[in-house]
Amino acid sequence: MKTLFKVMVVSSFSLTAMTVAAQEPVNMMAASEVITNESGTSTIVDFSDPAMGGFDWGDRGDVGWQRYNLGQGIWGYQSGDVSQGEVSGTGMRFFTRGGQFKIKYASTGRSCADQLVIKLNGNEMKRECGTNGRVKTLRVNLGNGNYMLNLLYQKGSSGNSSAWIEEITVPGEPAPEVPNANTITFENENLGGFNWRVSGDKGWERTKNIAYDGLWSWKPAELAVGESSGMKTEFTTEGGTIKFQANLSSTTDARGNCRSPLIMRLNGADSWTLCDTKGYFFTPGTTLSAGTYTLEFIYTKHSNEDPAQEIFIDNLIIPGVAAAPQPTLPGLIDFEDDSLGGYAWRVTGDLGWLRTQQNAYRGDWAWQPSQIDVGQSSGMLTSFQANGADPLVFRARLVGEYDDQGQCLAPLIVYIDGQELFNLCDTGGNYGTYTIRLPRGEFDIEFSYEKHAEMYPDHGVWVDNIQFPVE
Ligand SMILES: [Ca+2]
Ligand SMILES: [Ca+2]
Repeated sequence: MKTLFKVMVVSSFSLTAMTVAAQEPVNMMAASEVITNESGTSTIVDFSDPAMGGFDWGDRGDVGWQRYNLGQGIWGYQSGDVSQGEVSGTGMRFFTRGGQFKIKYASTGRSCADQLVIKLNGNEMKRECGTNGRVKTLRVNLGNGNYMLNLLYQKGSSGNSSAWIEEITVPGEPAPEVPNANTITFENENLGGFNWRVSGDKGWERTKNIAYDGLWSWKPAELAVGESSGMKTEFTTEGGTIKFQANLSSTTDARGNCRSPLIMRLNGADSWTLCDTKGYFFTPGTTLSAGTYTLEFIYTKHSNEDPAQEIFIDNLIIPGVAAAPQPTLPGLIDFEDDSLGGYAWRVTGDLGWLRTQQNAYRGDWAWQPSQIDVGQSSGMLTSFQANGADPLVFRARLVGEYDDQGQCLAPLIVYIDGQELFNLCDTGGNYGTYTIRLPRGEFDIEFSYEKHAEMYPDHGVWVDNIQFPVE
């Protein structure tokens, strides 16, 4: 694992940036120096220049941050004076063609009552309990796109403490203005500039058949019974409401289940299920907090008993912009490729786990146990080095059942060094986030799925975004 980390840090980009920094004494370095290389541009901000790199720094929370001068040419950017229970925050947006984001931060706090939270596009990259004045460095690898940085100092104690940044390296430049909402009318092929991809057996296409306004709307491909037609994209929002107009007619079976529903999913969870709208219907909308979301529309044809397939979407309002690829910390396994993070996993049950394009938390791929019989288990185990500072985090989505005694028919059990830490059964189809705090050292982790009874075929377990706490 150590080797893998070094490879990630020593990119051509960061080497160039570090070489330039080393040529001049720190206190002589320009406040915001733009370095051009094959990855684009990089901006180093040491806060001695009031322009602070030209980024649109703005207050977040109860009180903003301020520049400060420590003397001897050393400048920084510090959280404001807040009371217990308040938040001092700052943030800005930038654009990158890809590269390494670096931030040198510190805080005077010693306890976990006061925390500095560093977020990129709503993803928490670091939650620091207090460095006792020691300067730490966070490095994050970024793909091409627009990013929103937020630094939040959450004051839980009544004591006198603060957090600050000494230097920030942005592998890019200030971002263009972000619009508040993006209405996709389907009148052109641009589809709002979002990167849509097929997520079911087939995709969706623009049609001139029945638009709510204009000429064009969106419809799923013609399907055979049992097939689905899906489209998926990622967007980043500073908060807002997502809504769309849909026109579909399906019928319900004897048990009241929709034969051919249209489902809108956010981060793998069902947000809207529509069956029969009796003409165009504007969904009341789903309110979102700031962050990055995976949005999916999926139409499944379960039966031929419905009338001719007539389903259309128009005027989809997305309160944000196309998301950049997820910022990644070393040690993240997102299952988007088959490397499994470079870790050597071994099968511990009757069968192992497999990558799947069903029900990802982020991106297109997640991990699931093999198809197993009653009495069998599907397990995977690997070893990792914990850094003693960050938690191990994983996301799991479970659709499970209990017997009459309340026993789970097929639990997911997560072991650390053979000790059972989680015994999970059902998350209602949403992804849950599970966190394990570990001391520094080497550990084994095992994901084991055990089937005690027959279950519905669409029940199961999906795991995504395992974050190991590595250096
Ligand atoms: Ca239209
Ligand atoms: Ca994934």
